[in-house]
Amino acid sequence: MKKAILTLAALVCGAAAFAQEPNIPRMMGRPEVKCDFDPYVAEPARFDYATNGIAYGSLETVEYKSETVGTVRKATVYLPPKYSPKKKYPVLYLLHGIGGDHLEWLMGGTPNIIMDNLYAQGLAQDMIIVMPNGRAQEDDRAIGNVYAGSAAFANFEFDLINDLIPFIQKKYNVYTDKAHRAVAGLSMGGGQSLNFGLAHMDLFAYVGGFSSAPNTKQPEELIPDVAKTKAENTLLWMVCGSEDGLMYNSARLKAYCDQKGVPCTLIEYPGEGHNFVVWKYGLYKFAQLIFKQ
Ligand code: FER
Repeated sequence: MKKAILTLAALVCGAAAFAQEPNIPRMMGRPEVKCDFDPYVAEPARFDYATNGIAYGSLETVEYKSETVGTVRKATVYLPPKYSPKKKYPVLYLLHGIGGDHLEWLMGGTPNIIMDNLYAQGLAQDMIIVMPNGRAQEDDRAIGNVYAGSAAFANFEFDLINDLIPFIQKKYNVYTDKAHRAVAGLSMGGGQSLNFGLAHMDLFAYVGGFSSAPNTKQPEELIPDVAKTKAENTLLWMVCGSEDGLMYNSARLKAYCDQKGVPCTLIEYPGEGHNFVVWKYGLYKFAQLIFKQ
């Protein structure tokens, strides 16, 4: 039995190899943008390995009616260890990349394991994590030419705000103010998080972009009113692999923020490209920073 559990854990941890995100080496990116990085502090060994004898969270799939898309859509939900419907929780919306769907984080990033380990050490606030399908179109499967669907990633802004968030707030006992809502994501989901999170600072106090993709708006569009962003955003946090050809999306925002005096973090993950090593690190660090104000 123990062996079966270990085999299963190894399979789940190894699932990163099957992630559907494209490999984007540095040469494929734009000319590099110079910026000052924040220090990389390594994640502990086995932070993403299942641990015996700790309390575990649970996972479920929810379905919600989307007026935006006109379909019933799925999302994966992580409930923290000792979840109680009598307790009120903050919510992190955690978004996937161009090759994925509502299961991508689960398969490649094992967020449940990362969070269970954080909770076992008392390092994160209790939170519900919602992992939606960020491709807001009728057929939202990650099949065929996934690049052709990037308009659907922009359309998800409306599905998220008008359909999913209200659904989650009806289904679960969650706080509904911005101080208890965060958005973060990998690649296309990182771009979405920056685009939506900074455009709707009344809804999201915490914004995370992990290896954000070319759907990321220009810094001047993301932060048109520097004083407003300084006053209303609590956390703007990014990470990207040093070998990732998409670094320029994060670096140009970091350079702009530094120039304008907007608090912003960008960590360069050493030696890694466009992959789940970086994205797991992103979740591990970001989850420890949110909902603590
Ligand atoms: C692109 C390169 C990469 C692009 C999107 C991506 C829309 C997304 C990658 C991912 O989500 O992993 O030119 O254009």
